[in-house]
Amino acid sequence: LNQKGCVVWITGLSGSGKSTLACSLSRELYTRGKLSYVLDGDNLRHGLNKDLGFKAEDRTENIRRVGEVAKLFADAGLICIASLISPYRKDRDACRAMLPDNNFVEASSFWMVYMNMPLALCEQRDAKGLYKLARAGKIKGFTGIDDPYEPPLNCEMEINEKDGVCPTPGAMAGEVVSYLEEKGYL
Ligand code: GGZ
Repeated sequence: LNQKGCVVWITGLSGSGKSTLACSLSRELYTRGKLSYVLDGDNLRHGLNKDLGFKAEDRTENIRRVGEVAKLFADAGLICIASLISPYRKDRDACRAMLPDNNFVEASSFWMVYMNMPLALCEQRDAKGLYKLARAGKIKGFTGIDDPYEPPLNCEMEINEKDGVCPTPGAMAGEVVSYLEEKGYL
């Protein structure tokens, strides 16, 4: 197997497009013959993390567990794509610290992608109607409404909207793939 493992950690608000990017990136890697695996916060909360809610300490534990699992996948040689809101800087940094720098490619094996989408845009999409519920006070502690999101200060890549329009899934995946290529992982 000629593949080096790493973790692509996607952070951002609910509705910012994390899962869309994760899925599109995984497909693109597959077409290039690279094995990847997506760890999606929302999905894992039905199984591995079903005992956790959205209080700060639960989110911290959620992110810690996913970080540990992502490390296992990377150790096994996969490109592990983790998509979680991961709103707190210290939790994301703790995951980064779990992954060693990789001397072979002179890059860390943990890369953070920040889906930097304005709250208004995420709220406008509101695919699951959760923002509406949060605004109505029916969900308490919703990220971006009455719970904080701390933007990364040290991300490797940032995905932005242009004039209120988000890049297509293919374009976003393309950006990450270029980065992986540049760093010698593809
Ligand atoms: C944020 C919430 C909340 C609260 C339910 N705050 O967009 P979604 O719906 O499908 O994905 C969100 C998911 C967030 O799970 P994560 O594991 O990524 O969060 S964290 O990293 O903060 O632990 C959202 C839904 O769960 N959801 N309640 N209060 N998102």
